[in-house]
Amino acid sequence: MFEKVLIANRGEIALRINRACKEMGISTVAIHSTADADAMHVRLADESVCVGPPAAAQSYLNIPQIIAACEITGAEAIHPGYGFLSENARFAEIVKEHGLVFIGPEPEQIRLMGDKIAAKQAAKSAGIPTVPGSDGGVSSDDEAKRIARDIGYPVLIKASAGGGGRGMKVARSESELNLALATARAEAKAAFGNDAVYLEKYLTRPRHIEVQVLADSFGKILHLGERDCSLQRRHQKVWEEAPSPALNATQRQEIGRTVTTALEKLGYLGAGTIEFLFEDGCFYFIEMNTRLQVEHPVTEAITGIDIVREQLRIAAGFPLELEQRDITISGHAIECRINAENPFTFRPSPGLIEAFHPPGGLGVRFDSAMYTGYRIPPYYDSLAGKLIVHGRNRNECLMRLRRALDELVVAGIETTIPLFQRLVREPDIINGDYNIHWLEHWLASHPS
Ligand code: MV4
Repeated sequence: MFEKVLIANRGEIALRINRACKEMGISTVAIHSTADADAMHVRLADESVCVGPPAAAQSYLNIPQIIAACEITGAEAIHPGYGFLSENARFAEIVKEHGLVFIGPEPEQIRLMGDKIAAKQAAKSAGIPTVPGSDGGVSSDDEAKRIARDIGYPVLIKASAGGGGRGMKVARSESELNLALATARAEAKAAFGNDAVYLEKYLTRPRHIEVQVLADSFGKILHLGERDCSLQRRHQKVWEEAPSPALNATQRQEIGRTVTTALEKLGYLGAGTIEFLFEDGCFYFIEMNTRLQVEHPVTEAITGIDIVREQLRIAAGFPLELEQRDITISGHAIECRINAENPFTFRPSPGLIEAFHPPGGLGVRFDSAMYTGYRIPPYYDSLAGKLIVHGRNRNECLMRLRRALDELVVAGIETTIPLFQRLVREPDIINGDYNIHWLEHWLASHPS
């Protein structure tokens, strides 16, 4: 096993990775910007290196400084967390070129999944169901028109270099198609320097369901069930739960088997997530994430598997110890993202935490780098904490979540806590009856 790992991230995920390392007897190196000198991730690591000024581009994304931090401290491996450099294929390559280990998949796999056209083709050829649409990119307006007539309107134009919802345009009829294509291309060119686009049937009321996998260097692939991430606003997830209230045991087993079989064919390595839209009982692949995800704790809660520990073991060349039959889904888990934002406008609200008290008790986990007296800096994303609640069934989980939200205190800044206080009392949420548009519709009809 590694003796020393550098954690190339900040906030709650840096603490999460530090915890897994400590439990495995691994020494840790934190990196930080000048704005994060007092941050909890710096205090909890064994060593720390300042890698630059507040702007992420000059610190948490500063590849030469991060490599230098490894060389100075003797760290052998880098865990990128999520965001920042976690899905940067060139970074993964550079790490390797310096004789270090990137804790994640191979650079080629990161690159493949970053190209959404290539990723969809790879998924399809490996047997994963995809959304009907263009086979590869669309090269002309006439080709788009032919495909759209064939699959029927509405259709969606997506940027190959996009992902996470960036660079998408809906065309509801043929009269809207040319403009949607031109706009999508222009936006993709401006945002990513790549105007390749593809076309899909637009699913109007899907759920967003994703499957967590672990793959070792001996070709063994396990799936850890799914997460339902449909409750989102502007492509930012707000609430995630596992298992999905929309799936039955047969559907769960089937999508898990489909995914593991496909990733065996693709030769995947490490932790990954395959994202699907789910509508009328059918799954449609949309993207694959090659990183640890914010919402991984709900999967940890229902499987008892420490996903970061498994990432570290896989990267160090150890085999997965479990078999698929050993993985059982137990109870239900929900995560609420506690953001430093106005709960209804979502305007960022950085500043001084005047008081912080995390909830506790059986089945309650609070992952956060906050402390009383901490000042949330304005330079990074607004995730301040994650409340993860586990119960023996969804109802127990919801009861426990209401109780935990009542215990949680974050004072001095605005947070999304009041939003969750309302959501846990909404009949559709209680019934698990929601899709990717539910939250935005609800917010529009409940101004406050
Ligand atoms: C779609 C879709 C409907 N139909 N594709 C948005 C993020 C990107 N990963 C894919 N996205 C979507 N793709 C087809 N063919 C609707 C979305 C979508 C969405 C997907 C998941 C979670 C939230 C979303 C919010 C708006 C649109």
